[in-house]
Amino acid sequence: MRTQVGIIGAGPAGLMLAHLLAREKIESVVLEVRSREYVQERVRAGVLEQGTVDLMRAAGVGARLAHEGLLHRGIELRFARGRHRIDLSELTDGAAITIYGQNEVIKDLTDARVATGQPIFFECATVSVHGFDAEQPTIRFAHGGTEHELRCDYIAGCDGFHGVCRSSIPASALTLYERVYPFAWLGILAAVAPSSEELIYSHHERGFALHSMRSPKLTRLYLQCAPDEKLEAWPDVRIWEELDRRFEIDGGWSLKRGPITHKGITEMRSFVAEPMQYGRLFLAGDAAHIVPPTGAKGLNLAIADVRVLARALAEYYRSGERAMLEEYSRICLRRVWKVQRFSWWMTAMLHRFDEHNAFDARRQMAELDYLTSSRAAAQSLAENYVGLPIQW
Ligand code: FAS
Ligand code: PHB
Repeated sequence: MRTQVGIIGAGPAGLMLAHLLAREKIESVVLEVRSREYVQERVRAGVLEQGTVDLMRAAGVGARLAHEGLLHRGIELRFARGRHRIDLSELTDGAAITIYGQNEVIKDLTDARVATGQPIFFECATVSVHGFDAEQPTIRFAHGGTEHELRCDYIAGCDGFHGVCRSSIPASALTLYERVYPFAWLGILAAVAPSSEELIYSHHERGFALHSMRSPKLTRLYLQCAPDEKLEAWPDVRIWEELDRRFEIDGGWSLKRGPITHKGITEMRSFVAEPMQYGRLFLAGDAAHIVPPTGAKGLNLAIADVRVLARALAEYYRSGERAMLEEYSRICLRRVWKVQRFSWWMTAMLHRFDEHNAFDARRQMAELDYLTSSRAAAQSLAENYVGLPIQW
């Protein structure tokens, strides 16, 4: 089997890359270890940056997003029993975010992939990558009980944090940067109308809480918990009571309750692997970096990476010019580190840290007070939250 670009992973990075390449008439093969149903139903991110929305629309996969996505022009911060709205659009000349589940993005991109007739193999096994430090990379995999070898010009490692691609690069060629946080997020989906029209990020002495949503009938909620938390310790009633306490403000507000249809615990880490390329293997998305979800950036960073990779590959196949391919890692990392900073900053500002002393607690409150009383501070949050531009 042969193609121009072998793509490992059918998450947002892999599927968006496949779609952008197909629009440039570049052939690819997508390999995914999970089933189509699994990747389409996995509950993950929910916030699309302005740039991600614009790209999906421009790439012809934004119709359902335009119809079902929830446009949000602001977010609410809560602390010290008060509430403060950050007017994202006013502070960024009209930019906004759109609430649209990652699984919906996956459905749209998978449908678009299938419509091209180009290969996408689900439920692959024993995927391995070879020869990417030479001129003829190959991917070996099993599918439907048959062993295959895929020869390609380039390999895109879009296989997430636990994938095979990053770990196939010689350790001596990579520098890893990591910060693991002393807490996790317990996330739930509840079949009840949201209790706020916009997202609520709440700093509370008991811990962070986040109110989000997926639709007018589906609320997404998170609360900070111990890093080794067990779901069994969190029956529904305990989750609701804890959320009530962490969202409490003066003047009254109540959180609507409903059947919890999904529960999960997400570990919190910041991680970057440099460089994001080795020979003819390119890492994109979670395969190269992880951000704590406080800044709502994981999915959006993955999309930004493959925008760069798709443009670099298109330039190569159009003109034989490899300059942007050689610059891929530098271009991506310049934005990745800014997004790492913002995600760390949001996490440090809003979460409860056991090792914090009285000084730290006061400093955190001063950060929040400054953010909600200075236009300059609010504008900095807003431009990061709606999404920074890619600097080519
Ligand atoms: P993905 O992990 O999405 O996709 C990688 C794909 O590769 C997967 O489908 C996997 O099955 C496949 N794969 C792995 N190994 C393979 C192999 N050897 N061969 C073939 N395929 C292989 N981000 C937010 O912004 N907000 C959130 O609330 C949020 N919540 C999250 C909750 C969880 C539990 C997790 C794990 C992540 C969450 N994220 C969140 C981050 C998440 O959205 C990622 O940033 C996003 O999925 C990154 O997309 P990809 O890089 O495509 O990686
Ligand atoms: C979500 O809706 O899943 C979500 C929203 C904002 C975040 C993280 C997750 O910062």
